[in-house]
Amino acid sequence: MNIYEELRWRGLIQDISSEDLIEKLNKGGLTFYIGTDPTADSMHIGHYSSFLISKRLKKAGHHPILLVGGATGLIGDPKPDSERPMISKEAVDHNFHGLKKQAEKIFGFEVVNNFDWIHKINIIDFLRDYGKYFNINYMLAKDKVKSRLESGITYAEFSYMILQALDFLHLFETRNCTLQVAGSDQWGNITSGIELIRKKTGKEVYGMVMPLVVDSTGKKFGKTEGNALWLDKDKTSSYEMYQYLINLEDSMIIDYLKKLTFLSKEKIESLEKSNIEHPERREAHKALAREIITDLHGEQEFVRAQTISENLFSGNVKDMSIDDICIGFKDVPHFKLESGMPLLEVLVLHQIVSSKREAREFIKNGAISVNGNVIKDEQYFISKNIALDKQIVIFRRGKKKYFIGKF
Ligand code: 383
Repeated sequence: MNIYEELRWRGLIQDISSEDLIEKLNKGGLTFYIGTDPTADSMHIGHYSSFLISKRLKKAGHHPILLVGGATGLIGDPKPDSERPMISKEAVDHNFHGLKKQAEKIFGFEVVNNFDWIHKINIIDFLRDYGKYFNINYMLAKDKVKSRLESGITYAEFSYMILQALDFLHLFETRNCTLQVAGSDQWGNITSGIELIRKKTGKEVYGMVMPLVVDSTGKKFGKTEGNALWLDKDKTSSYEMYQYLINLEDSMIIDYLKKLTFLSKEKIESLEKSNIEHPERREAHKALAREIITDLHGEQEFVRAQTISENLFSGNVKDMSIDDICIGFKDVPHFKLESGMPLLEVLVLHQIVSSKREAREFIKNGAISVNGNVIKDEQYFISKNIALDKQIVIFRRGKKKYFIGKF
């Protein structure tokens, strides 16, 4: 398979600006770029899924440039529904440095900042050198602008596409960058750049966009209860990432393996077979989690995430480090243990059970464990002495319900 066929097979091509691009992609040697705005200090998995295309193209012999939009981040790419809140210059600067470091670490490519060239342009030159090439009717017809005509759009956001277009022109003129890649929401901005370059230089450059990765209901991949899965492991631990990936719907898993990993066609087809014949083994899910977490944070973090998951599942919390306990139990109910107290009372006070009678029953049946030990003694006393690291006590009711008490 050549690179174009591979990208097609993976479902990574939604649109290309010209059929001529196919041959160029297969030949290698193009300089291309992908951009992101510093709206937060970390990228999330939605960025990762589209930025991965830069690694694939690099492997196929092309030269990547990653652009972090220190200038465009100050303006805001119009969202289809509403105006973005203005982010302070300090915040954009802080986010820029976070993203640059992260992008260099994960992708290992050169990062450029469009602030470096955009801040030098004065308003008169902006209007003469770029504004003059943009017909308002053309701009109004772009999807993102069109969808905002009812609710309203400011002049600042309306101008955004000109900035992204002039970036493409700048990178074309200074670096011979002839291709911009992105997720499909960027199609309008990319084609604006292609048009600008054609009008100003008479040269043909290219755009390629991939579909946004979604779940079976069309919801964006990587969103959990309104939260994004961040690529910074201090914001989203490898364990949380692992849990998200391992619990993805069976029906989508092969699509994710194609789009989010570098596993070969043969390997993915064999995982597809396993997913059909032995769905309970979750081999495809495990492979997805292994590939993504290893690529982002390294093999060790993957093993860690897997071990935390296994320990929590089996109830074997005795051997876990305090750090791993904090990560693994982040989302379970926490309460404060004031002083030593009989287990029975702790269970009732912190609503691990609904009554003393129920507490006795659970204890008798061996359904309560403390720090990984089943407790069958009604008189058992919870004190600082038994706390892990002198502060944490892990309560487990039945197989799955965990609670954390902290001294
Ligand atoms: C700015 C200046 C350029 C080229 C691109 C940009 C950023 C672009 C944008 N991108 C998104 C972002 O920043 O807004 N205007 O969050 C997302 N991207 C990538 C991908 C995606 C897009 O960073 O589809 C998802 O991740 O293109 O929404 O000269």
